[in-house]
Amino acid sequence: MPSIAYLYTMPFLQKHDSLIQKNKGYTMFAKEHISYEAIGLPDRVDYSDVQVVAEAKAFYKRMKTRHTVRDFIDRPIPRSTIEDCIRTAGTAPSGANHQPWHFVAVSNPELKHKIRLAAEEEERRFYDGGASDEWIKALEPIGTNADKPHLDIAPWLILVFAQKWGEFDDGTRYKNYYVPESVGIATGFLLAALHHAGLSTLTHTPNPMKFLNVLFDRPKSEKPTMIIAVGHPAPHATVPKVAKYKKPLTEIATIAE
Ligand code: IYR
Repeated sequence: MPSIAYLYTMPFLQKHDSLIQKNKGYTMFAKEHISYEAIGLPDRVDYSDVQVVAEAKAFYKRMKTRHTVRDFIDRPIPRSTIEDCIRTAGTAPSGANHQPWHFVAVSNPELKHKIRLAAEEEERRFYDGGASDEWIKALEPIGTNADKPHLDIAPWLILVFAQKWGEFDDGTRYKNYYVPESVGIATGFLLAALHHAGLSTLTHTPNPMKFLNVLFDRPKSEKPTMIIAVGHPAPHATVPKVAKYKKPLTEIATIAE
């Protein structure tokens, strides 16, 4: 369901006061009420060519220090920091700008523990026969298993939900576009923001994750895609050696000049 918060992000809609009142603000996707309106490019960056080259290098240098971490300490992280990182995720581009995502940030220890228990149950099913031999073999160098203590220990868990469709207040649906792509981009922004803040993350994907809809009362239009554990790494934290291998540019890119 589009939230009131969504409405605030769409100030042009507030022009249609009568419509908003009529339908509690959920008419924003009725095409007849939305027209194209251009504004001058805001926040223009005006780097010199030299600066562009330097900034690209600096960001690469920063991002390549990101590692998925499996061992956290319980050092607290302010709620406002998590909110800022989610705000960054919310700036991502999306199909028709529908922003088909919802993030649930959990620091409550009982709720984190419930998530852990349910996730471990799914993971046991996965590791004890649900997954193909090929998949289990592929995970060997990563060193994962069904135990997920980080879901208790990390101070925050951010749950990412993809809105398969939108719902007006009266329950009628509207279509969302490029949902996996949009949510993937937003999740990438989120991971980059958390890393930029000096925090470590673990992207975790028990399957299925329907239990998250139940625990957090999310509508069935929303599919949980990921649990991101967020925290500071434990002093003894390690990463799998293979994780340091990233494909070279020649392998991931073709340049056609
Ligand atoms: N969801 C499981 C299995 C898993 C799958 C992949 I692909 C990974 O890169 C890592 C783990 C788990 O989180 O343990």
